[in-house]
Amino acid sequence: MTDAAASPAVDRSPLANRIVDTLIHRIGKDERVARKHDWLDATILTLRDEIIDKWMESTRAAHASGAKRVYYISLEFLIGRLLRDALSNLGRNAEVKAALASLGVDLDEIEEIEPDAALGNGGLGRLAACFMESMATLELSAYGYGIRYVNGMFRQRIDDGWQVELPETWLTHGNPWEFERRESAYFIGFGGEVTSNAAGRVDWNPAEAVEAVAFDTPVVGWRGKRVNTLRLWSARAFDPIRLDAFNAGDHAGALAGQVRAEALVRVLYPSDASAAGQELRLRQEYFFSSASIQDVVRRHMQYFGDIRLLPEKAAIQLNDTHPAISVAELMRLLLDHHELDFDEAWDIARRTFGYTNHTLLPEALESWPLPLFERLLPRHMQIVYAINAQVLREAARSGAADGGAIAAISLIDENGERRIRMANLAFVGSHSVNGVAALHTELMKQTVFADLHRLYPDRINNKTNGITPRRWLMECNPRLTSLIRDAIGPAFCDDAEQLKLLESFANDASFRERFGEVKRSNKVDLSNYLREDQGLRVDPDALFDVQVKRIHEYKRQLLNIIDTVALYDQIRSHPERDWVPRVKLFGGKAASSYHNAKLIIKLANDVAKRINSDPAVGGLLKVGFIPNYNVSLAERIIPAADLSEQISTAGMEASGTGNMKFALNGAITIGTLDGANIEIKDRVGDDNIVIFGLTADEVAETRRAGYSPRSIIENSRELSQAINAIASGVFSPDDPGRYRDLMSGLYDHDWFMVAADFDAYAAAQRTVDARWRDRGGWQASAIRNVANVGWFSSDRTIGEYARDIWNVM
Ligand code: 26V
Repeated sequence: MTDAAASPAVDRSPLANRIVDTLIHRIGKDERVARKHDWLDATILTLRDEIIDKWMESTRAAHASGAKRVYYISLEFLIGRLLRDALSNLGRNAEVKAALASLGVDLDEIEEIEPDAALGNGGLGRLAACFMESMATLELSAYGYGIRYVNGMFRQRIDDGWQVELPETWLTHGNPWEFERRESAYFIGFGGEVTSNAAGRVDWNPAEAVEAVAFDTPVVGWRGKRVNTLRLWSARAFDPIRLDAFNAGDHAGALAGQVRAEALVRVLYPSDASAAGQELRLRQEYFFSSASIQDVVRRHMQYFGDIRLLPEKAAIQLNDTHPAISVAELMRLLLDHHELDFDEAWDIARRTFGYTNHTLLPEALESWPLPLFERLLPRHMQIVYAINAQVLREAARSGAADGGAIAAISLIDENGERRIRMANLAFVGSHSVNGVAALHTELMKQTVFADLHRLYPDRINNKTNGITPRRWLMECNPRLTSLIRDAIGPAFCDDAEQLKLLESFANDASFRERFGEVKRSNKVDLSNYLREDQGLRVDPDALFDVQVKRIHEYKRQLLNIIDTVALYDQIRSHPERDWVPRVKLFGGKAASSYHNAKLIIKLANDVAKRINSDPAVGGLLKVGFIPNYNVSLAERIIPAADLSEQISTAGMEASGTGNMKFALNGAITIGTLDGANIEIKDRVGDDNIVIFGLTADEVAETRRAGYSPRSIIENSRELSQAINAIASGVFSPDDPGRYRDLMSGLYDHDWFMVAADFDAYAAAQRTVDARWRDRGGWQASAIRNVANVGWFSSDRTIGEYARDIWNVM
């Protein structure tokens, strides 16, 4: 530590003294020997003490008012780091920074070593995290329920261009934010038998059981007005060790129960390639659903004493189908523990639950083999049959459903091996079913849920996603935030739609210039990171063209890479032309069993290697793949982007939320008419976004009419040259056949319509070049993006859920 650390304690602020006191008494370190992570923990614990007071106040207020509570159940919460978020929302940033500085500690440095809580994959998990923050900001009495994964999302390393997955060990050094709640522990049973007596009383005797234990993390809303709870469940064996077995010498066997329990909370998305993996995933889902529903019912009974009041006092939102088994679990508690009759229980369940759908991709719609479901959850199987009978009776009565419709509505898929359809269970068990962008909601009605929609025409509604402007503007982009504040005052900090006031500054040349300087400084920061972290040198004056998100064929990183290859080819052929210097950045993780996605990562790296070392392109084109894309990297990358790639095959991206984050930070979108891109376009205006490609209707029509990518490829010289170069090994001289199958897939089926959209995409990129050359015009467009995307604040989204679904506002 520096000299400041040795300065006499009398000069220090009370806050600095509290931090030192925490360091000594709770971390057990003297300030002279304390390391960065000790200071990090001491700072968090000191802040947490203050948060606890507000937390308790919030809890007391909820009790006193008897307010309805909202429960957001999600298998994923992609929280990222919490220190900066908490400091900023509490308005304590400057004070804590100064206190630490007086101790010779740099706040920025310790913020950087806080591990990311990476308990999610991508958009769905990050949405849950934004929603938690907005619910606290809107002062709703809300709880998040999830799993406290020991390892969470894997860490991605790139070895010779290939993705390698490593376990993320975010809990190794403890987690100063959380509180273990020993008193909130629940019995979670699996398997066994169901018996019923003459009086109709049903008894489930599970063959095995684990204990769910709660860990609570405080969630601070903007201006610290309210602190809510994120409750994550961990698993414990009832008998952590079988002493008899241990003493008899079977040391591993004696611990098997604990190992089995811990497997439940080890990783997010255990590979479902094996039957054991599938079973683990269903166990996880039941484990956290059961614990959460038991906790909701316990709290409700404690405060209100009458289970019939549950729908008036609790709203439970199912984040996708992962917690859909909650519907059957609540029914089980109502029927078997509270002894309600089926009709009354079913009415209570439906009025309590809401379900949000996040994807229409058939391979992502969950269903469980019936034999597995029955073996693991025999009582729930009976309940699912009873629900199904009720729903099919309603369908028959309605007269609206023919045989085909009945088969589609059924909770049981009878095509081939019988399977339980979790989306149908969630749908029928909820009074509200929502999509996450206008187009997505329309497509839900027309496709996967068409028959259920005819039966329950008022149930499907839209809630376009949002992002929290605290994390995704104020915290990640302090330069832009202060520029905006100087221009329009601070009102946008409390109401993101006030950003509209910036619109008139789009024509102000001096503002445009300052806006450009902010962007440039952010790009310099990112360039420094890329150089230091990966040895990649990029020019901050080039156009930063960024595609960061999960790697998936429907998101079409391949379209971007092929266009990059085509551009490379053109620059080499016509070096004399006035090319716009570009830096193409990619980042994202591929599911570990997703072969093509992993190959696309390798391709991006191979293309980067070749282009970056080719003196013929000079500084005109640079390509980078940024390893281990996560929330913290997003906070670094997004403020530095000029161009945001949102190029999914139309109809396939439910919403996207990265698109909103980029626009809010002054990047211009190049995108298809898909997901929330459409609503972004409606708000920023056609002149301030670059749209290309087939619409969702055209994609469907093209498929119906019989799509033949081969002729399209053969008719596009640029496209066929780029594909052939990749296929023939130009970018993989060490293994020339590496991309042969990936490329021949484009000729043969091209399910994601890369070929169909290629020429339009390439032309759109040249439009981008033209706009970039008019720097004032570019800046004006970027400013108009910032000014018009305040509507995509998750405060607006949560306001709509609260009003239309939860009935709490
Ligand atoms: C999951 C899977 C798992 C099996 C393999 C294929 C596959 C494909 C997609 C998914 C997505 C699961 C749900 C999800 O994360 N949806 C995302 O939710 C975001 C928040 O609503 C939304 O912005 C994204 O568009 C949507 O993809």
